[in-house]
Amino acid sequence: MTRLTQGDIFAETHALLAYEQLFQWQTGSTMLAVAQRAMEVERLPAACKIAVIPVTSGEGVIGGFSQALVRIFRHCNFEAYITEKTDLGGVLEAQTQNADMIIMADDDCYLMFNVGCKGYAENGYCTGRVFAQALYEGMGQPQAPKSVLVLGAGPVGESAAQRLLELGQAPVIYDIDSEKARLTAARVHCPWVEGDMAYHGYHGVVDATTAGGFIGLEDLDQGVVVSAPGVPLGVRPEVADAIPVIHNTLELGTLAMLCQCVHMQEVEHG
Ligand code: 2YJ
Repeated sequence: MTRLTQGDIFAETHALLAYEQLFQWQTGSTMLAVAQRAMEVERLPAACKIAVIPVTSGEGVIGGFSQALVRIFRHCNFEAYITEKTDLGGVLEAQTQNADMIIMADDDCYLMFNVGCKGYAENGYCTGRVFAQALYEGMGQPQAPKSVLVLGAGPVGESAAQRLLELGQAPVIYDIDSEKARLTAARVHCPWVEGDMAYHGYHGVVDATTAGGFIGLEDLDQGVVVSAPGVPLGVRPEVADAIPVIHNTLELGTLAMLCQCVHMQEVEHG
């Protein structure tokens, strides 16, 4: 998993608003609506207090990370704030202030907890699912199965392939480590490919890798849509000028985590 840097994060509200517009142009929906459908959440709570807790372990706090999370939640009209204390002190603070949800990330793990339901959402799973949903909607919600190449057989790629199958699409998994691709494809029950990578013949590509700039415009067919949770971006910059490339480092995955935490509440309270 790539550790985000300050440069990967939208530093200002206007950048987030501009990105939301691009996303809506690419998919026809808001990020929150796509996240709701990905996690199968029909109704969102009228009020929900979210505590963002900075984590200092490992390589420490990333400048702007907690602030970006608050911005994402507020953008969707949820109450969100950063705890004064970091780490476990922040958890205690959130509990005493009756937060409904808490969210925190270290270098390997990014989790959101629904305090009342004792449930949690994990970023990798939610990210794969929501980027698959965004791709499906960006492709115009095809009724007949379209073949989609899923690059990367880690947790994000696995969850994306799973969601694509649920949406009636035809994912094919590739990983530089063929054995990993084979095992993931066996769990998901879909095909996998090995050897020199060829991107032609696919209607969609999910880039769930941690490699950057390895796909050029000449590699892709016309009309293809790319959905890219991977950091850094696998497609070269000129690709995004020519075809839809759905890519953000935090927004969609974080909103899907929130929706999964809300979903637990729906299941518990009916
Ligand atoms: O609290 C902080 O500021 C830091 N401890 C945040 C660490 C952020 N974690 C990462 O970048 C991980 N690699 C997970 C990010 C997943 C995003 N898809």
